[in-house]
Amino acid sequence: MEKTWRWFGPKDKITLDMLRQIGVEGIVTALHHIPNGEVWTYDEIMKMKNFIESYGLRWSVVESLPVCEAIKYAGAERDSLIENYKESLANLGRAGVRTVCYNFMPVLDWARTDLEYPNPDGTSNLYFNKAEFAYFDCRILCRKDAERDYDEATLERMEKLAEGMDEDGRKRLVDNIIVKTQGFVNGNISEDELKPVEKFRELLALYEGVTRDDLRANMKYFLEAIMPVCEQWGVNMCVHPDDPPLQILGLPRIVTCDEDIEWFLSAVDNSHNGLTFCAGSLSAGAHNDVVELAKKYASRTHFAHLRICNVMPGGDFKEASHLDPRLIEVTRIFERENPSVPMRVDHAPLMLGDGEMGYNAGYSFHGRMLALGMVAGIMATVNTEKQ
Ligand code: DNO
Repeated sequence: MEKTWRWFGPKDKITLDMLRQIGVEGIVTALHHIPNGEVWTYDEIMKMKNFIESYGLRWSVVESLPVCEAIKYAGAERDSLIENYKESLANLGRAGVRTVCYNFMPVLDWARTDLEYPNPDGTSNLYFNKAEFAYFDCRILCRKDAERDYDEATLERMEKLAEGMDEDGRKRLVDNIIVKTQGFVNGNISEDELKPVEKFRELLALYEGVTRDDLRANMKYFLEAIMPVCEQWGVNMCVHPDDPPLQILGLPRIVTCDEDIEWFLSAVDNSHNGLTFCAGSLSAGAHNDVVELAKKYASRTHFAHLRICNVMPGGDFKEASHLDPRLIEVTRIFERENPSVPMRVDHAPLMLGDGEMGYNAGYSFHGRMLALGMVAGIMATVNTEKQ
């Protein structure tokens, strides 16, 4: 696999010079300064591409070219937004940047309740606490009938937690779930949003009455519309699985499991319609066997995210080590079945001063460097086995 790294552009504290020194071959980035829905012009794309190449690296993957909400819920602007999307794809193709990651998650891109969950060794990790998430949903968002979506045990834990909850705790949950994890991925809520909860409620309202079947139909509509451009320019689209791969906040989610993946790949059966194999997101659902999924979908994977989660009995989950046996096996499968696919790590621990650097949540330097070293070691070992 190609060793890539998610870099957030010239303002990123982690520089391309640093990345060259740690064995990174390709860069994963986006034109973060262009608002969602606007066309990425050829000139803007080339500026970024030339900048990356001036450091001896290449722009391997776009993550992400965001799909606007109106495309997902089929709003009135959907066709004009799709036209813009097609133009951006054609410009990327012409510039030779031909792997494009996106997601089809309504409103919320990814969800965690804790961004600095302490480990016994002094490092910290991202963490998803289901009871805290339920508290956010039922007591902060106050979504109608939200309680119905949680089992008894989770509601009990939520009640206990509510007893000790104060304003700081509530603010921390809002920050973690809908602000800090969203803004930097070009999500709907930016860091300077003054009323994030109100804004979030408005976004949820856009999906009232939108079912999983509707969302599937909208994804199919989008993919069918862009495939001719992808074919013309050799652009490979790769959808990121839903993180976590569960139905949350009453929103439909459609990239959560084997059946979902099979559905979107066959609904638009074109080799340019592929998957971002995010082992981490998929493993956050106890129903998914990542190793089996890797075997099944390696050939339709255009991009791999290597990390892995441990799901606890109550539904909480936590990022696990990049040396987890499941991840070793997934790496082995990709090295054998799809060795040229770009791969990156993420959601590694905060360590050795990472916490003071203000990095985007899940995108530490030392933690990711260690994780990349681990995965590179697995790859090298697997390649020895091959001979
Ligand atoms: C989180 C990321 C996601 C991913 C998008 C792709 O760390 O993996 O935000 O970039 O879902 O569109």
